[in-house]
Amino acid sequence: MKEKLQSIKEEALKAIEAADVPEKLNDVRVKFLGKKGELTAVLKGMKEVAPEERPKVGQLVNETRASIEKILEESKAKMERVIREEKMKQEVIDVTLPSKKNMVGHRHPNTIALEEVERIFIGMGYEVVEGPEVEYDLYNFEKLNIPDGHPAKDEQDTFYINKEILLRTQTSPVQARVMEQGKLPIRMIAPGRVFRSDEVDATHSPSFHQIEGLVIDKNISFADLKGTLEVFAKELFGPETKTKFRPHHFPFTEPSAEVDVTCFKCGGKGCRFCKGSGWIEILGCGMVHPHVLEMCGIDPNEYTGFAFGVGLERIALLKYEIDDMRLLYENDIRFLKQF
Ligand code: 2NL
Repeated sequence: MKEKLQSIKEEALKAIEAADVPEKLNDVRVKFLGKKGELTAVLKGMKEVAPEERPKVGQLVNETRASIEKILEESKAKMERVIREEKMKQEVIDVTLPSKKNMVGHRHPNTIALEEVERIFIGMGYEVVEGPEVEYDLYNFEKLNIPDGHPAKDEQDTFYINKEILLRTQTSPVQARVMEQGKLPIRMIAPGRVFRSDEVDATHSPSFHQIEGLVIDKNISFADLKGTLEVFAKELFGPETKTKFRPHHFPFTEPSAEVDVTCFKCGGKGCRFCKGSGWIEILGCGMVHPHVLEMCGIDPNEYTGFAFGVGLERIALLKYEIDDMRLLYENDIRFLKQF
């Protein structure tokens, strides 16, 4: 019996030594110490042992179990230590290694220009208001003094969804909606995407962006319009910039004007950029037509106002000296990275 126990112990030690992962140590525990293990089998065979010998054999079995158990524990602890040390070595952080470069995106030239325009007008106390891109004919045309049959309503220029609903051709409907709400005075800009059924070329796209401005209060005059747009032009193109108001016609303003600024490349002398004239056209504006005020629920005898509209792409093209609008829509990263 003694020899039998001795050989079990030796076998167990060999198995422990051969184990290279903690799971295998567990197998050894099951095989030798488990309920169906070899030591338990010896205990079960006790009836063949002479009664007086039994306590001694029992003690021997227990000693063998204890010694196998002890070695198992030690091996397990050692193995876990080695595994942990190995892991620590792998997880060492080399702080001298150069870091990974993150690719940081940046704003589209349209967005840079828009935020610049917003900054200027917010600084003068304007609110930025947005509205729907799909509009009623009523707000896009009718309330802006563009009745049926007016050339601006021509099917060729406007994307109609049906007779009453269309893709807005300007952001004025946003302003018509604000006027209708009746909270006066109004000092707002309405930036956003607009749509016109144009062929794509260097200066046209069927979808582009506009920023319109509107001020309504008592005693607003053309002088307020001029002063405001002069400040705007100087902020946007530099303090040397001069402005010129040329008479024009828009159905929604009376009188109306187009505004030119002195060419910021040549300072007004004339160059290739301004095609020799020294002036560059930047926006359209005027005093809000009394008829428009009336249709939007404002009494033109009590209130007056001015409005203007700027093409965002035009500003971006001018400011960044881009010669083809299509570059703004192609999303070529090599182009966009430059601004
Ligand atoms: C241009 C001209 C303009 C307006 C837009 C406007 C809006 C309301 C009432 C009256 Cl609600 N006017 N907007 C006025 C004059 C010109 O835009 O050439 N834009 C690119």
